[in-house]
Amino acid sequence: MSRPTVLITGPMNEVVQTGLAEHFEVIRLWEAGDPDAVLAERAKEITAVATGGAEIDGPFLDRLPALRLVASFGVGYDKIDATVAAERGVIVTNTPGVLDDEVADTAMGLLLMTARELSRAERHLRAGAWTERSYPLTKATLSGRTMGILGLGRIGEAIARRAQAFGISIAYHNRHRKDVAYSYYSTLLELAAAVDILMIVIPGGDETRHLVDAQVLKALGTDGILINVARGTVVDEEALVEALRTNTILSAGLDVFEHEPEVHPGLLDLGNAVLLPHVGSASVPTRDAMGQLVVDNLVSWYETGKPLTPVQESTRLLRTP
Ligand code: 8YV
Repeated sequence: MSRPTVLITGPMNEVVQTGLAEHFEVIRLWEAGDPDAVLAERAKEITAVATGGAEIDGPFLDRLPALRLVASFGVGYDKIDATVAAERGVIVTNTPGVLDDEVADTAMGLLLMTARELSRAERHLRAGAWTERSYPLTKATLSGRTMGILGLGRIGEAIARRAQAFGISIAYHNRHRKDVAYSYYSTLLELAAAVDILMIVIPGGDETRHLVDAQVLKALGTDGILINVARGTVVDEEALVEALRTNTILSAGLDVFEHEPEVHPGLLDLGNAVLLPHVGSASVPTRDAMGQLVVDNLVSWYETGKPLTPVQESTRLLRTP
């Protein structure tokens, strides 16, 4: 029997590339001389796509009428219109679970760097300034502070556990209250006003665009610290630059940006912003585990008709009649 054909939209983790080649006929779109011609020629045989960040919307789906599954690398899938996909009978999978600890570790590292100004202090040493003067004391400390988590999902809970070990107490805002012991705030504004640290872990996309705006930043206050390890689109970046510039908040630690890999020039100029190049899950073991889950989703779906980790929008496609 001929092997099913899987389209890979762009270069991906090696585990994905080798794993898929073992089981499937693979089309590497970025190596195709003329991607449009390849898509048109082979559209009828492409039943699945593996992707690591390509925009997958209605027009893209129109070009692949035989498509039934999109296996996405990463937990966030805001570049994929999973609702439109579901309307057309296309299942979307992501890679939850395997990156929770890594992203939570990064979030805590970023928080430490931001509150205790660690990268700035290192720059002070490297510039030879230590022999002239000690690095100034930081205004912020972590112990005894309160962290408000925007989006208490799996990664949010992993961050909460770590933060508690640091002596930080936890509050959160989600659309719905969860069965957890943390303080719940039914609005983001109330949460921001009540906490010292606002930790963003909510998914990106239209529903959450600019949720953290000038008003929320004002509520966070002059001693407030904003950390974002989710998606840059959740924060109104113009408003954030202004809030940092005018000391409306104390500081921000950002792993994600509105227009990655471009970073707002206003942020680059600010000493009270710690900026990382979207490295939340970026270790070899974690990225390999994410890659393996992409492969396992595809293999499971072709073998049993059931993917391992479908996104919520796709679940109705999987209900047995
Ligand atoms: C990766 C992420 O940077 O999982 C996510 O949603 O943002 C990160 O783990 C991303 O998947 C890389 O493509």
